[in-house]
Amino acid sequence: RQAAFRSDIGALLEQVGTGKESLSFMKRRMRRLAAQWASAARRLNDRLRSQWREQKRILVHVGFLTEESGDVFSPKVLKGGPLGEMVQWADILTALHVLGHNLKISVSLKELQGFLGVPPGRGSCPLTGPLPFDLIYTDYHGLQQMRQHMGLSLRKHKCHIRVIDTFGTEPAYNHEDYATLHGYRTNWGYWNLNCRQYMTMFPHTPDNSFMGFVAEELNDTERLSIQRNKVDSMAVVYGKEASMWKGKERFLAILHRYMDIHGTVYYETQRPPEVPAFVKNHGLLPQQELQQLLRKAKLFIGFGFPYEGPAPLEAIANGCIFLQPKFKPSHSSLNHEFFRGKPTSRQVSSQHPYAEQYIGRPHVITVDFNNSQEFESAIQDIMKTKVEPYLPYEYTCEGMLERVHAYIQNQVGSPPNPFVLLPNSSALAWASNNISTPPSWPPLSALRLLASLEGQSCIDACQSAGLICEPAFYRFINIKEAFSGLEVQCDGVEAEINHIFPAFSVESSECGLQKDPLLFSCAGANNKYHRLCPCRDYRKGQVALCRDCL
Ligand code: U2F
Repeated sequence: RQAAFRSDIGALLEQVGTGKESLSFMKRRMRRLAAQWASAARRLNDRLRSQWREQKRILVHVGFLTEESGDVFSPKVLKGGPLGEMVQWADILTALHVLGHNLKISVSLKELQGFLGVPPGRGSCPLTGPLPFDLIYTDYHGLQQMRQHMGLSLRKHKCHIRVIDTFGTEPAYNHEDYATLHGYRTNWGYWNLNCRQYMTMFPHTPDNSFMGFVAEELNDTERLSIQRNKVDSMAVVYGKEASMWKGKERFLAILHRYMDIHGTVYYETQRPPEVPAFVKNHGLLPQQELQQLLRKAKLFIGFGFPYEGPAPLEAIANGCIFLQPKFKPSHSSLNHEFFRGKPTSRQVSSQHPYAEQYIGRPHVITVDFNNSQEFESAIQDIMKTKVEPYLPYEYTCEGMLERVHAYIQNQVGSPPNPFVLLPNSSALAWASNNISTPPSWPPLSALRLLASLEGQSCIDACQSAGLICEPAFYRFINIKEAFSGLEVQCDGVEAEINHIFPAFSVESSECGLQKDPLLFSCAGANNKYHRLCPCRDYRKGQVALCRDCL
């Protein structure tokens, strides 16, 4: 069946259900952005008119909201706890609904069992028969629950699963045996999925798929009124929980010399002691009211936590400049409690690396807050600088719909399914026989082969050439001809199980291919090796898609 775009979200709101503050938050967001989704759907529909879009049967099981996982987030919704995840799930549900798929939503174990056809009261009875869904979107909690309740059949149905994973999972951590042997084992990883089945909140490592969320878009009247009403001396602090303000008195005092400071910190009865008396604290605001506050403010300032949330994008979209601390050294799972146990080696260079790297000046200013002079002159500059509201295309409704549509229609299908990992030998045969067949997504025409510098990952190597690493292409470059193509001298070529490979060492003239396709990794880097990197182009403002990807 052909999927037809939906412009009405009434049925979706009914499906989401009631009884939890988190669900009410998500529904308020869906209602608020409904018109924006509908007009994005119209535009995308016009562009894709000639394309067949198959309607999929999709189950969305939000594991972290189930009572069985402890549901630690719902009670915090009105208390300044993490809302980023709720924002993202609300937008994923809306995107899938608007794209016209056949959607089922579960936020409890009972609902999950019902949808999967497991008889009630027979908790661990494995699913027999075919899976009644083409795709299942869940999270790490949900994946655990599905393993418990589907038993061994989970393995059979694994390629239908997509895991919403905020900070991402790298191949070395995902590969159970490898992670266990080489010290990459964490609480979350080791599911042996194809890493593109993990979907992240920001484009972190391209080993994963970038799912994202949306921010508010402005019409011309709103833009004009923002321009008129901006107050150059008004700052809003990023941090809805009092703990995020702890120890920041010095910065607040400097900032207060120049600007009026506003906050949206949750409190019960009294002003939290972490928030100085000169700050105008509005308390935690409904999303809509926060947007109004951001429309007036000139500066949105972060003090280092929370990491990588939606709020800075909302601020920039409403015409604020985002000032944030540079982290020296970078934060990572090796040196910071928050990232410890997360299945990624990513070096987080500032509070919001996406804002730093993908948006940058004049909208985003990243400085060393420990250097008071630098901090102060950044504030002075910001007060003088005029900026326009800005939202990267990939965070608009149309951008998200376009990306999710492309994943749904292309990340599955008849062989060669990108989630069927091919043994090395077949990749070899294909590549040497006829590189243009069988079809690949992204299309092979986008492939650019590069060698990284010594110690550099393919993420960085591709990025420095204005490209992006494309894990789907590793199978085409994991061949000895790739070394000769780059004029690399090899004293023989070995295949190894090592997430750095394919790679070569100039010093030892050693060249290595990857033996286990599950370990193809954009993120991997090692000081002794230059890596072979499969890069591709990307659309401006839509890094997930290559020029010919749609
Ligand atoms: C991130 O989660 P957070 O919830 O801390 O991220 P924020 O950027 O602070 O805000 C998320 C939403 O909260 C809304 C705001 C954002 O869309 O509009 N909000 C609000 O409704 N009222 C207010 O007064 C203030 C904000 C990240 F998203 C998570 O993935 C991480 O787990 C977490 C920790 O790093 O940070």
